[in-house]
Amino acid sequence: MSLFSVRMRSSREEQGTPVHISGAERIVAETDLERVAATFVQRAMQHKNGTPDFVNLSIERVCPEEIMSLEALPIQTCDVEDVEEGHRAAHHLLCEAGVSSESANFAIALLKAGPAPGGRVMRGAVLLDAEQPIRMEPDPHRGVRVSKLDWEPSVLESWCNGIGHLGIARPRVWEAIAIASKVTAQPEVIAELCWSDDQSYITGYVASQQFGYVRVTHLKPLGSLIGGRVFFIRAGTDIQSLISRLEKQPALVDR
Ligand code: PML
Repeated sequence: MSLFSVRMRSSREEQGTPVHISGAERIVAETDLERVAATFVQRAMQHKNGTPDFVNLSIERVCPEEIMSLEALPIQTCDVEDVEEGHRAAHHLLCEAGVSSESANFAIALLKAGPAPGGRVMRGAVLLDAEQPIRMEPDPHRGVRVSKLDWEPSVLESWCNGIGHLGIARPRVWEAIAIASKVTAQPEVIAELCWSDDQSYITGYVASQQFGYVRVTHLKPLGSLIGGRVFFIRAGTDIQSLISRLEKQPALVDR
């Protein structure tokens, strides 16, 4: 059976700069291609942040033998009262997972200020040395974009059924779990810190193989448009090889 990676991203031109509006991706059988592509176009055109100027839809054949099998990270929630408590909780989780206090603090400050030059949001992630707060991604405007991943439909269905009572079985959460599962399955990555750049979404997470996907309910103030992802990597990592796997190797959450 032929499988295809389908990806969509949409943007709008603002003061001469393309601003990201939405994105989505799936790995699907040939028979599902048209339906999924149509859903993505609809998702791009009906986004709450407005109509895009530009929609990029790409379809690429995936070789089934190359697909990395991923286990969904277990999920838990750390309830906090406010941003300060959230940052303390994230710092604690990162340090327990093996990140130095300096790198954890640096990452939190970076996501607070906006990780791209000029305090802007990056589409991709920061790669941060887990011991010393040194950024390792080659392009700080672009970052590293984790891509070519999806859930195996029956696994997603049982995951949704299993956590249905928590009220968080929604695309934002399962897409983030797929990313975190792919990222932390790389032996070079110790942990990930993320919070959204969506001004209405304040829950973020710390992910690691040690603790799984830990949602922290308050990591930024409501109304803030600043967020992003930081991957904490081991010293001596072959950066190009890691980026190539994160961006190009197809991966399916199938367990
Ligand atoms: C959650 O589990 O609720 C946190 C999801 C964060 C997703 C980040 C994003 O949407 O950009």
